[in-house]
Amino acid sequence: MNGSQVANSQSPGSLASDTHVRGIGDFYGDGRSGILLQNDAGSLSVWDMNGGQIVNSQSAGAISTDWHIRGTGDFYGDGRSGILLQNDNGSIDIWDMNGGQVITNQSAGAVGPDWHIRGTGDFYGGGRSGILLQNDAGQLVFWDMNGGQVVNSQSPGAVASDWHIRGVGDFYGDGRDGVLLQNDAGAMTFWDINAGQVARSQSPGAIGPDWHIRGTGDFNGDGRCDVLLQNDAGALTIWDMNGGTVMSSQSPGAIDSTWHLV
Ligand SMILES: [Ca+2]
Repeated sequence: MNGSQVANSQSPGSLASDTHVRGIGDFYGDGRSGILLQNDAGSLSVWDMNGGQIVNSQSAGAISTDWHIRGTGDFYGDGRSGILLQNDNGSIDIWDMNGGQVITNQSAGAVGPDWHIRGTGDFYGGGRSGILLQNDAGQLVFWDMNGGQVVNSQSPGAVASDWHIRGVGDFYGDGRDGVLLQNDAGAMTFWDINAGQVARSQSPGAIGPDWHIRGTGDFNGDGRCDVLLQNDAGALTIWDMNGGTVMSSQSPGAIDSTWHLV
């Protein structure tokens, strides 16, 4: 993407129906995002991508059915994306990856069944990915990670049950990741997070019930994270964000219902 314009579209081919995209990340540390895949037998594959071309594909072994991929992130601060996994018993593991190779596997302990992993991001500005958790009472906690070690844990409190976490990204362009929330009435709020606390909060208002937040990313390359929206007719819109302010809104077009954003 170049802003909201589709500058190039390439296909690496088709996936088998039992293979699923589990995450996006720079697993090879080459400055490009790759793809983490898993098949129904639990086998993991890591693709190094260059645009739409698969330049390398490595197997990362298999995980048993009680383990689930919850996210990706640079938890070790080594410039490569790793993998965040959780067991049905609440145990959290952090894998440091080099392509498809698991370099280090560390346990970050376990959380109770009322706690849920909502996202990963650099909420402390230390150059490493941490973890955002929420419990059933709405309380949020930001873990600052150093590999599998929780080095700091801060809570900004709870959000009401009609508010939902829709994404994580550096919306304010300050080198730290924040949080995008939305309530059941469609209202959106962009939090700038500093060391687990809400440093700034801005709202661009609400979107209608036929519009849905599909993802976040810096689509125009200005250092601030933007938002990808889609309506029920398939139309896509990219909001160029500056904190909680929509600087511009452009549509790259529509995709039909047989295509899904991952
Ligand atoms: Ca941007």
